[in-house]
Amino acid sequence: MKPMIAAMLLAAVALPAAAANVQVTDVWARATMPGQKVSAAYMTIQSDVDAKLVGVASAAVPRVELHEMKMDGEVMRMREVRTLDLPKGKPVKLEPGGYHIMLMNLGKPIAAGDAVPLTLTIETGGKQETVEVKADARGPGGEPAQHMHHHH
Ligand SMILES: [Cu+2]
Repeated sequence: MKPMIAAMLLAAVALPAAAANVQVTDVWARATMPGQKVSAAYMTIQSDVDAKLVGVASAAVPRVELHEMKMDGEVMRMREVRTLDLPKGKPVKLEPGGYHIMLMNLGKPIAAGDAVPLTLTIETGGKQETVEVKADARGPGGEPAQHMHHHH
């Protein structure tokens, strides 16, 4: 009798969560140079249903924003975006030069090898769920540093 009840409970718990099955891979953040107060995190997000990334937060970073980088004439600019569409089954890349998660007002440097915790809020059909990921910090220098120079 006992195992039967347990199985039914599990099913009951699993059912209402018709939420997205979201896979987040290649999560990394850029380590900072001394005195640098901003950095960025990148990842690939794939949802098995149409969903939206509607929020990003971190227990380790005071201010976190979702940004998009775009060429505006000859100038690379970035702006905050409120939501990012996650079309069903399509990997959405957050990468240098495109969408990224801006880590701001850093209280302490991010060192290579650190794991930066990030909480992603994903909305599916009006329902929200959170996904916890950890970004591996990689040393500065791997990418052009220009990203940091024209910050608003
Ligand atoms: Cu940015």
